[in-house]
Amino acid sequence: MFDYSPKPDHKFTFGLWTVGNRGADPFGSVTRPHKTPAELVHLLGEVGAYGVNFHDNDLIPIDATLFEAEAIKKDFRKALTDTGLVVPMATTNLFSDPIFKDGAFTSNDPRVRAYALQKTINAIDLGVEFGAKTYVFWGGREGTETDSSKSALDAIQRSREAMNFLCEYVLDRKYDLKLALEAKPNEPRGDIYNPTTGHMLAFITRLDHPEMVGVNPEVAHEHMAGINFMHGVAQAWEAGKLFHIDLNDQYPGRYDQDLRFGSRDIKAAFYLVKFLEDVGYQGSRHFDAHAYRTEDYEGVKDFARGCMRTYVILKEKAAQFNADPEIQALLAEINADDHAMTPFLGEYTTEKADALKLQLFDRPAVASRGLQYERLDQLTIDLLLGVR
Ligand code: GLT
Ligand code: MN
Ligand code: MN
Repeated sequence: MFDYSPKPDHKFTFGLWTVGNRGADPFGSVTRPHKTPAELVHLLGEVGAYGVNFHDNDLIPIDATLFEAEAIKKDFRKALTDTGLVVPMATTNLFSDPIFKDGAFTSNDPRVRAYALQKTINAIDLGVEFGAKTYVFWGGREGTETDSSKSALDAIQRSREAMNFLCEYVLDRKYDLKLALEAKPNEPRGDIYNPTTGHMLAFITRLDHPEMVGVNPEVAHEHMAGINFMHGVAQAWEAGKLFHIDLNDQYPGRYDQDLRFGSRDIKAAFYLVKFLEDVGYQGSRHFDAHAYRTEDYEGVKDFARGCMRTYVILKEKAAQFNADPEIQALLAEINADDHAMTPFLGEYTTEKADALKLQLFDRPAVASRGLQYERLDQLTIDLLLGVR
């Protein structure tokens, strides 16, 4: 019998804001009582998570005194020691406080831009103090409702200036920290700059220290944009930029749902897990999701256990797919290569191009071959539905 329980090797992490989400939405207030960061760490320890991530203000409220901050940190540290949980990632809340109503790094107000930098360097210090090696940037409010309000060019340049400043800060302080940019197309702003992982990858190439910066793609955010999440993850991986990942689920075309991982599009979740496991991704599997508003804290634990369990089941399914003789025979057939085209493919040479121009292709013959993708897909469905 396969063991579906979470193990430290899986590197399953949750944000304090995920299991600490109290169920408020734009139409209704909280449905769950407050829990302290230390209590949330114990909850995560109980369900078998490996690590916990936080925004500066998940841990320390924005108006806390130094004295209060020290007390909270002490409790949090003790909870980490008691449970064995680690803090692999930290981030800054640059969206909740009203000062960020028109963005942080891209705000038109230089005071807001300077405050956002100050808040971020303090939050980086806090993350590093707890051992974080990855620092996430989600520009939730970096956008517009009306494009008459802000120059899109200025916004891109301000974002770049801020990231360059922060990379220099990390270097200056000699922190062992990688930065990971998280895209989202909209919500809470009407439109958010750098709306997809692909945009972020392009943005990174224009930074002063591109080697320090990667991406943190989130399932729901790319599904909101109606695109194939795994394809974007593959592109990030191939570029050496998959520094972190946010797992959850989402129906396309809806509000930001942050559903339990794999609860909506099990097939997309399967291809994603298969990709991560096949390439040997070593980073955190971070669940950036929250329990339904209907749940109490027992339901929150069900939610957290469910995220991890689905991942482990899909990991087993991926191994089964890779070992399935019928599926593998079909894949071998689909990918068959008699090497007749080798003289024309691969690296460019003038001779190759000249030879290619003379080659005759029997288009109808090549096109007439059935590819058996229907059979392959149904085998995959059978496997996922547990009848294989
Ligand atoms: C917020 C957002 C997430 C981001 C978090 C990091 S906060 O919950 O919806 O996608 O990853 O700032
Ligand atoms: Mn999200
Ligand atoms: Mn996220």
